[in-house]
Amino acid sequence: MKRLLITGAAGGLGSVMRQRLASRAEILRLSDIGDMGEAAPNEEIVTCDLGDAAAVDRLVEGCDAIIHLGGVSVERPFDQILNGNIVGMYNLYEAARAHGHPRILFASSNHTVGFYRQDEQIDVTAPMRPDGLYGVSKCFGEALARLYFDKFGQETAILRIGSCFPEPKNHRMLSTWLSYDDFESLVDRVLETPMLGCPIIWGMSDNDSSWWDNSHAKYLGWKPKDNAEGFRAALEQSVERPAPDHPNAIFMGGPFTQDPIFK
Ligand code: NAI
Ligand code: 15L
Repeated sequence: MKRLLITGAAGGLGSVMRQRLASRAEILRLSDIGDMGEAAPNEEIVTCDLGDAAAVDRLVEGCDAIIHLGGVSVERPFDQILNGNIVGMYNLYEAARAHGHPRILFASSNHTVGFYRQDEQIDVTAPMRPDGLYGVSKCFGEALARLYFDKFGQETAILRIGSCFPEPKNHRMLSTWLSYDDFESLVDRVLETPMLGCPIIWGMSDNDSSWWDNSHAKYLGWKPKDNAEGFRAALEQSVERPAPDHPNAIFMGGPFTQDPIFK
């Protein structure tokens, strides 16, 4: 493809994907409000607030696909979430509508369902149970993506990421972990699948201890290869297991279920 846009390119996942996806397009267009450093020869760097509709329209013009990682990624005051995740999501989808419907991978979150219990198994038909305003903003994003698919045919992979870090950091992440390799291989499936539609996909590796059923997304042919279980022994040595009555051991959303409404 000619041009692949990565939003949130200054962030944790964005900076990793900037390196890993460099070969997927002639040009990587990278955007964020944060510092993205110098552009490599095949990169375009665009500082852009997702809340600025005109800037987002210019950002999306000429792009063939979008990996949408930008926005507020944890619980924050509502005005920040509103700008980055709600207004920003609307601006991105309006820009995509104006510029030929580039396929989108939307980084949604497990916090859309954070108040389910860890002893439950759910699939994508389970009603949303967000665990904070951040989770609510991702529910909005998912609904918006679905609206633009049903109304305009805009294709989106709605990826409910669990915990995408170099390795699981605590006992909860033995269930929620998504490795960078598995994220990368999913991006390839999303970009290459002939008819994507608008699936919700649980963003997790092939973890023995998983809570989520991805069987409806089998048509993508995505086969995650990593398994958090390999980290269990070391983690048991270095990280204290939460008490069974602690929210981190009860709810899928773990600590996010205990966040206040920040002002
Ligand atoms: P991050 O916080 O490191 O990166 C997000 C980036 O978005 C930041 O660089 C930030 O400057 C940028 N941003 C925030 N508000 C913005 C705005 N108004 N306009 C433009 N850019 C803005 O988060 P991370 O971990 O890299 O996550 C990437 C995406 O994946 C986020 O959307 C997050 O919600 C989602 N996600 C990540 C998970 C993970 O385990 N890393 C788990 C679930 C979802
Ligand atoms: C998220 O949605 C966050 O963006 C990320 O920073 C992690 O906290 C992750 O969920 C998680 O639940 O581990």
